[in-house]
Amino acid sequence: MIASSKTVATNNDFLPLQGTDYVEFYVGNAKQAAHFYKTAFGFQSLAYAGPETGVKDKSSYAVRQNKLTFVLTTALRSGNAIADHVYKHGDAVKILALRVDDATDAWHQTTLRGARSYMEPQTLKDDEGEVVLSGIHTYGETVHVFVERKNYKGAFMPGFREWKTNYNPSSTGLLYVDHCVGNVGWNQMTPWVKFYEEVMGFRNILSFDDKDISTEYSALMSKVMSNGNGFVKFPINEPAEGKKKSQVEEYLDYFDGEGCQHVALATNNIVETVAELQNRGVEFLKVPSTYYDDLLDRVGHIDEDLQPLKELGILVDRDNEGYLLQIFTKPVEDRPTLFFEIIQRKGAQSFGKGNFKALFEAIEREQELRGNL
Ligand code: TYF
Ligand code: FE
Repeated sequence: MIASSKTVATNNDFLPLQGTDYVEFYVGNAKQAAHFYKTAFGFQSLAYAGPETGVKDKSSYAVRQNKLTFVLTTALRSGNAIADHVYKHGDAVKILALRVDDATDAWHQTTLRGARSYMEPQTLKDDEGEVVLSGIHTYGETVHVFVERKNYKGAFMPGFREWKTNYNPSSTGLLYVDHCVGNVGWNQMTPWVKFYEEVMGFRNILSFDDKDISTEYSALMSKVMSNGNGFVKFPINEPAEGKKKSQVEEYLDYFDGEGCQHVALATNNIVETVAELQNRGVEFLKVPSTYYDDLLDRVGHIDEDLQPLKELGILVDRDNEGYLLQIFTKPVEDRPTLFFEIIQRKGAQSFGKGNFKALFEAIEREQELRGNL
């Protein structure tokens, strides 16, 4: 028994992942949410499913930018899982969908190791080909859907039709999902780390405890889980005791449970991407300008000019492999829950630990404005 559970925990080949296939949000108004992600973030219309395509109880809009696909889904009536999810959590990430070679095997491998099934393997077909889906539950009401795209030629997947429109705002240069962070409850980080290790074959590649990242007030602990090839990374945060209320606790209160806290979106040119996002009204957290006074002393030479980084509020951190540039939006809804990170990696595979103090102090200033510190 011991030997076999050890094999399960260390073998990371049983769930090969090609990367993030899509992120699906359950929202109060999918038509407007899709407009927001197009207008503000530079996504393009991709596909639509709803009453006009034979789906009776919901509408979904798929939007795409490079390798990044978001699906905005809303309920058309009350009294169903989507409406209940939005009532409880507000607009929220529901599905972190992962691309696999074999969705049936992914479901068997993970449920065998203790995952709770969300969706048994099912094959969706239309004239454009086949997609096999299956799914398991993770933290809170969030789920992972495994997506196997045989040789599917359609816009997104069976059930959707191509969404053509004349309104197509240009890209902001966002490329793909770098990582998705989950906020879990008190003492729940370790069980969820164990879940990703044992059920999904992930490894814990980095850990931050409350000593690393407690500011004067709030605190949290975080462990970064990565799949074997590093294409899928899920940091898990839990609140820690500090002088005042942890930002993770604020999230849990307003979200009414565990859920996805931020999705980090990669770019090849963070200065251009962030300038464009700001022009389109996306709001970012600001660090004091003194952050930039000793930046180059801390991180050494960087390719970028300091002035635009300072004007835009972009943060920089270095590790032994290189450096990274990152910035965080304010929450993208009225509840202080989901936000986005924009990240450009130049060698560094870490998460910006050198920025935690400045970042968390910026988050705390917002918490204070909300009266939640
Ligand atoms: O994903 C990360 O680990 C970094 C840092 O509440 C971070 O983006 C960690 C916790 C948090 C905000 C950012
Ligand atoms: Fe992050």
